[in-house]
Amino acid sequence: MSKFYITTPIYYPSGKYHIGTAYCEVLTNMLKKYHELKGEESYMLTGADEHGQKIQTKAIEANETPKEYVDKMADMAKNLWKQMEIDYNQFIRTTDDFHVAAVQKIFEKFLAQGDIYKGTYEGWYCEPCESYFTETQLVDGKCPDCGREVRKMQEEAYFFNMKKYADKLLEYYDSHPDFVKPDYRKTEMINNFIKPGLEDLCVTRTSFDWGVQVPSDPKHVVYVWLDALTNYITAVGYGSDDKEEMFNKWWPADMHVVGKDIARFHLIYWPIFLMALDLPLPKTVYVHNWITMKDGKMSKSKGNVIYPEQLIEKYGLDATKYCLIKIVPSNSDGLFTPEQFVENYNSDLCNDLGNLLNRTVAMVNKYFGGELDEYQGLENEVDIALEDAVNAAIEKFEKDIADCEFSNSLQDIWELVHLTNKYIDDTAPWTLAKDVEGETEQDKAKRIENLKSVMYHLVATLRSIAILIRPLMERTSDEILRQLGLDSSTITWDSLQEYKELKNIKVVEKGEPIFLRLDANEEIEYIKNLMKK
Ligand code: ME8
Repeated sequence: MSKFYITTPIYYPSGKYHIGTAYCEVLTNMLKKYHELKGEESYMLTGADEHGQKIQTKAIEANETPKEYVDKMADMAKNLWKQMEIDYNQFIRTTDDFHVAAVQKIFEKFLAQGDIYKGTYEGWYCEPCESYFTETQLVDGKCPDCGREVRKMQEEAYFFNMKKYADKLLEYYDSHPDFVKPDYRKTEMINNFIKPGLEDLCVTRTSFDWGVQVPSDPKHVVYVWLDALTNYITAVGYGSDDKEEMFNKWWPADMHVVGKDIARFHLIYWPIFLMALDLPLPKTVYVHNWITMKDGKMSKSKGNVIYPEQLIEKYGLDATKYCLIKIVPSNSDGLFTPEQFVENYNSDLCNDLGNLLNRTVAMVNKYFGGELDEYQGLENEVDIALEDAVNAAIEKFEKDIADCEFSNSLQDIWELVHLTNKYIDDTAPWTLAKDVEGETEQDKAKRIENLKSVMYHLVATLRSIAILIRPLMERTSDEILRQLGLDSSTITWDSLQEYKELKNIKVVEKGEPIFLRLDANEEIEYIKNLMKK
């Protein structure tokens, strides 16, 4: 059985998670479920990056110890992921004992083999990003990653000799075209960071103590990125004596999903750390774009933040997930607007998909008492065209997932939804159901067979759609299958091929709408008000 190991970033527990954080989690979980449906053994890792000055400061502000603070935040994160039905396999915390011990071993190993050396650091420090920058890296004198103020700092520190590995990294990029997706992120790394000369990375701090202590020099704590990035290996057993088998099973990861803000850490420092550990590199690092608002990045001070719970409570889990994945393209940031959210809900979910199911269930009831025996094998032109459209949609969907075009992969499914609605208009079942004056018994039988074939094709296509949306919208998939009278527990990706094998279909007597139409103006106002809270 092949395996699929996928990770999210471990988020800072510095506040409530907004829809941007939720986006990354939903996307990663969608990919995990997709691989699972394909019969692969999957493992999804998520977690919290709990050390560092920023967290220490947050705890002080909350009048708590750092440990109390991060415990509370870890519970909050787990509750949110539970509410969002994210079925991760492990939630790692950088304060976990096994992780701390492994980071200490890794640090001492690097020190012993000469990859880490002691020096003095002077540079421009961005506290929120916990990163030092050189003068030339600053943008208008501010942090190049987040645009905030930086200040000059100096301290005794340990450094990782990145320069030593720069050529090896470039060679790796060259010989592993799937390592970075999308490709343009690789070009950015080469042009912005590697070609101008890779700086050695400062890997310890003495200015605060909330972190992993360096065993051989205890006044230093390991700087967050060495601590954080290694979570991907320590989680699956690296550095734990009794977990060698687990580590060999899961590592290398098949995919790290990260936002563009942390591309540099995952595309340069992380592969170099792994090279220094003599470990294989992850197969793919997928760098996603951001969800942004009309006035730029989401931030509390701008009053433009939306939290996932707010959307879920009002519009449901699946609609929220759908809208998040749909709005972020692979080549630019995705703009969240209340107008677009309501439009996606009403048009894609309620009109296109919801009505297709409703019409189908109603017609199978009306014309055949809710029952269809089996595929008739009528090779009508329109039926063949629909079968071809299903196959084309599956093929396009799989290609888009493989190419990390996730928003497009939803469009592939909705193209099929549109074509299926059009198939109803083209075949006009209400006409096929009507007796024709003077028709022979033979003609009548043929007409009814035609009608049955149309109904069969609608049920079978809706079933395919339910499977295609399943990795992202499991509840909706279940509900579609339930209304069609099909068993969702036996669904696998391969069952997409059973288009003509459905037998003894019995749809529910009365289909319920799966998405209720929203009053656009009212809901746009509602979402606008959420942002102001
Ligand atoms: O960087 N749109 O944690 P973090 C889309 N602890 N995604 C967004 C987003 C937005 N507006 N805002 C955040 C850290 N994200 C480190 C990671 S990993 C070894 C250590 C997502 O809490 C996106 O995936 O700042 C981004 O990379 C991540 O949250 C950053 O989370």
